[in-house]
Amino acid sequence: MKVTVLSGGVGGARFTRGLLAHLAESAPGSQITVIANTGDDMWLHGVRVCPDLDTLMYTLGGAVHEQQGWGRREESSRVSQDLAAYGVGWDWFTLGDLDLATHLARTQWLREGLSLTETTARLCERWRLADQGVRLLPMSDQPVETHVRVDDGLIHFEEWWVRHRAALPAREFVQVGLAQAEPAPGVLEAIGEADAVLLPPSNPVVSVGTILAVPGVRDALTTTPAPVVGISPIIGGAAVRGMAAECLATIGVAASAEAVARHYGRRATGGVLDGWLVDTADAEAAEKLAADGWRTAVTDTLMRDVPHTARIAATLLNLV
Ligand code: FO1
Repeated sequence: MKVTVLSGGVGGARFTRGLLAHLAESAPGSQITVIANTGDDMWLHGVRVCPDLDTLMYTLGGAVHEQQGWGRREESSRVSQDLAAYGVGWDWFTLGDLDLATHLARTQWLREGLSLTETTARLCERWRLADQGVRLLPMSDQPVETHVRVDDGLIHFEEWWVRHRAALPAREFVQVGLAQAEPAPGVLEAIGEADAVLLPPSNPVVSVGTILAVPGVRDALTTTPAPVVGISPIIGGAAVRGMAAECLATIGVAASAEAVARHYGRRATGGVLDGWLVDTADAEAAEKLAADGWRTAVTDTLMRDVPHTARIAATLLNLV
C-alpha cells in the first residue's frame, strides 16, 4: 500500500509511528511518504534547524526524547549553555549537543550544494527510515519561514511558540518565501500516486496549513484519485498539545472538530478531505458533518502509546 502523510512535528510524528506499526501488521511492504512542514525552519548560530523534519526523523528513527516529543533522548546542552555565556543566539531555544550534529551535517551538505531533499535523505540513511519503507520529504526545497505578526512586529514562529508560548496575540501568520516555493521533488507524485493521503492531528494552520499553501499542493490534493482523510487535532474544543487553538483563532476558525473539518473542506465542494475522524468527545460533530454528506468516524483519538495509535491509524484507513 502507498500512503502519503502531510505532517508537522510532534503530533504528526507520533501518528506516523503508529501508522507504521499498523501497516507492518496489516500491509507489510507498504511505502510511506511523509511530507513535512518546513515553515518552522531557521538559521541559528550559522546552522539550519528544521524542527519538524528532525522531529519526524528522530521519532521514526527511535531516537526522539519521548516526553518532549522533539529533540534527542539522552541529550545534553553543554554547547547551548556555553553559547548563552557568549550572549549569542536564543537562550530560550535549546539546541542539544547531539541535535547539533544533525544541524552541522545538514548545513555542511547544504553548503556543498545539496538540496534540502537530498540532505534529508542522507540524514535519514543513518536512522534507517527506508528499512521501514519510509521516505521523508520536505514540503519544498526553497526556504519558507512562518513568521507571526504580533503587536510590536513580525517574529519568527519559534519565538512566538517557544519564547512566548503563543501568549502574544497572533494577528497574522506570514509564510515568508512561500510565493517562490515549489513542491519538493516527489511531493506532487506522492500525493497523486498514493492509495491514501492522510492528514494527521498536526496543527491545521501552521503545519498542515503551511504545506497546503505551497503552490501546487492544494491542487494536487483536490485532484488526486487517492482518498484524502484526516484526524481532528482538536478534542472536545481543545488542542491536545501545542497551540492549535490559538492558531485557529488567528484565522477565524473555531477550535472544534467540526470547524477544522469545514476549514479543510470536503473535496466534493472544493475542499481537500473525503473523510474526517473525530474523538468520542466530539461525536455530535461527526453527526453534524455526516448530515452534510461527510464521511466520518468516531474513536478514541488520544495517541497515548504506539499500539493505541496503530488502532487510530487503522480506523482512519478504514475511512478510505
Ligand atoms: N521546543 C521548545 O519548547 N523549546 C525548545 O527549546 C526547543 C528547541 C528545539 C530545538 C530543535 C528542534 O528541532 C525543536 C525544538 N523545539 C523546542 C520544538 C519545536 O519548537 C517544535 O517541535 C516545533 O517547532 C513545532 O512543531
